[in-house]
Amino acid sequence: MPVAAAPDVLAQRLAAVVGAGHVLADPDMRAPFERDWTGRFAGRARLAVRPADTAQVAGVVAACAAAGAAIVPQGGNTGLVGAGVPRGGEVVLSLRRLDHVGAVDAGAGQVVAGAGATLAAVQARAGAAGLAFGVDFAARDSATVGGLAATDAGGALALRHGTMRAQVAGLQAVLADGSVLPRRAGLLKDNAGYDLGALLVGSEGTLAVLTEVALRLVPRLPARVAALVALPDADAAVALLAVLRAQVASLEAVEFFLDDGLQLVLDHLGAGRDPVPRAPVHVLVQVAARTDPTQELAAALASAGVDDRTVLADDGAGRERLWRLREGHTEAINAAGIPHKLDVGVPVAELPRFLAQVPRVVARAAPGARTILFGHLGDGNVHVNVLGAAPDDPAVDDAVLALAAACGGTISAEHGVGVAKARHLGLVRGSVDLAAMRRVKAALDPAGILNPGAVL
Ligand code: 2HG
Ligand code: ZN
Repeated sequence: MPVAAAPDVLAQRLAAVVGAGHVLADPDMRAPFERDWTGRFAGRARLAVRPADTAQVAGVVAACAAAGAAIVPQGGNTGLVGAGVPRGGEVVLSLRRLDHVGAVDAGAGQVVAGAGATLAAVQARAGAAGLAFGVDFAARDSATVGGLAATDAGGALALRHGTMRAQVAGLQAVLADGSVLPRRAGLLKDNAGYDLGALLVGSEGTLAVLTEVALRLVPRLPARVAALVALPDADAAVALLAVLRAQVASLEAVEFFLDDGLQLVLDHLGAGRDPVPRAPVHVLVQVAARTDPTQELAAALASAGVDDRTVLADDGAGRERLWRLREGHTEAINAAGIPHKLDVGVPVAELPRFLAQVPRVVARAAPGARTILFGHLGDGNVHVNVLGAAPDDPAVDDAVLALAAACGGTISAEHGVGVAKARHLGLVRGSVDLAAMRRVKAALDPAGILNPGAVL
């Protein structure tokens, strides 16, 4: 006679908090929460739980704490370092239902959004109020505010507005014992004690579960021009960046990709694309202002002596066409295989050396593998994507991250450390840093139930 499976007491407790329909135990129902977008990170979840509000999140965390069950918080599941999917046996706490976006406070220039609100929803709400949000990237329709804050997301506008950290005016979070850390009023000047909310930005779900964020907004700039500049090498790209910084007050983004990446994107998009000039290095510049910034940009490009094949786009469709070539890299790469994704940052002056050496160190670590380099030139942020190396082969990651560290850079610029780079943290953080981080973790999550294995 078959033995009946023991009822999962934790599942019953969680059902009492969120309703039985929002505790997913069935393998098919759990599956979308168990695998990351790239397919590189996956693990079995004990359960996936979908609370509706902060009180329910608190109830879920308290129940898990009482049961000693580990939790992996998850937003839009667009992360690239394995921090939002289970490693094996954790409860996935999905914040997606906390998707409210409040009314814009025009005087303060802020809006409050639930952790599960998408970046696109925040952008739309800001735009409707005549304002804008200072963060943007390709996964805008799926990535959520909680994940943006938890990873201190960057994106293409960081050059102008800073990373997510600079947009967070305050946040609400549930601590590891289920207590709720209230959101401060969002005052620009408020130095009453430690800023615990600020500590949680970039903590990748290891110190608390973020439930609501007050976001700073920026003026909406209606006139926007993009330029795609073809250049002979990375030195020329860095020289162009220096001219742009000095001469273009309306500068909003300076991105780059290389010609083999461009080819991959064009192949992926299919035939019928308009031709663009080909060169070893492509720099995508965007400027934005109240009045037409074309002259300012054109004058700077002329003084930098760029070649006359530069493509300018001042309408939405034209800009979108150029950005597709840059933002299309992630999708085109994923369509070609499961990549190793290494999001590193190096001082801008070191970029040419770094870009020249990466393919060599990858070729040594994984002969035959293919290296695709692109990213945020202005931030020294390079997305090293490697195709053709076994997903769990550590050699490529070791080699690339060691090179970034040797160039005086960081192993994580905007995607976070996650599980993918946890064992590399020591490359860029010394013993004093690491010991302090461990003490913070132990103080806020003594039982170690929040996103174990990520970051530290
Ligand atoms: C981007 O800048 C994203 O497009 C994704 O950060 C980078 O796919 C990547 O490696
Ligand atoms: Zn990026």
